[in-house]
Amino acid sequence: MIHGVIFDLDGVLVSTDELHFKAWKMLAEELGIDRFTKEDNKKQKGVSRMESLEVVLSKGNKKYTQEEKEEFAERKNNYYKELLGELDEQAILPGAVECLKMLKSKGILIGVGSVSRNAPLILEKTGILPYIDKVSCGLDITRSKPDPEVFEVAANKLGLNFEDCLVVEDSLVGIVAGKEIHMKTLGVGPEHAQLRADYAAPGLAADIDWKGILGA
Ligand code: B16
Ligand code: MG
Repeated sequence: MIHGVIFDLDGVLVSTDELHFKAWKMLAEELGIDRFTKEDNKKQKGVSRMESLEVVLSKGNKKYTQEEKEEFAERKNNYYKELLGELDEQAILPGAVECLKMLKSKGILIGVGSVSRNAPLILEKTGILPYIDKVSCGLDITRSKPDPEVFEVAANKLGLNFEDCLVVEDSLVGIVAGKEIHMKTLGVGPEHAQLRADYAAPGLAADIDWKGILGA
């Protein structure tokens, strides 16, 4: 029986992927890397800021010190935060609010499990925060997905057993993380069919068998 649903943020509730891509692209160009593409950007889905930086740097051939890398990650985050300045409810993905309302009406607890350190800002700017019972984000953890830490923290904050939670994710690393601690998983987004989750749907606006999932 599912008592709580833990949503990933980027690519599940909101669409900030394009802004991440733009910000990384700006940094890549400054570093003389002009081969950073949307395909490379897919590898950054759900992984931490520093791991995402490595994806960008792997497209170039220079070595950098840890100090330089930290400056690059901060620079990208500043570009990203500037882009987030214009974020509003239009960034909410189709079906997300309806889904949150439906789950709330059934007494299901709602958590967010995102490795983004900007998750609280994004939730506030899009107006989603009032629907969320507990947030677990990059500020709460030391290990990024596929490590399950972000979902463990979310379940603990909600006061639920891991096996009574459903994780909703658009990334493979997120599904792996949820499965690792025996949470049920629902894969969404363009790659939903390849995520090998317990359940799959193109997005939250799809015809999802919530009755079956929650009662299972
Ligand atoms: P930040 P999620 C993830 O969010 C993104 O998918 C990933 O691309 C990004 O690198 C990561 O957050 C860190 O984000 O730089 O804002 O701390 O999918 O776990 O909600
Ligand atoms: Mg995601």
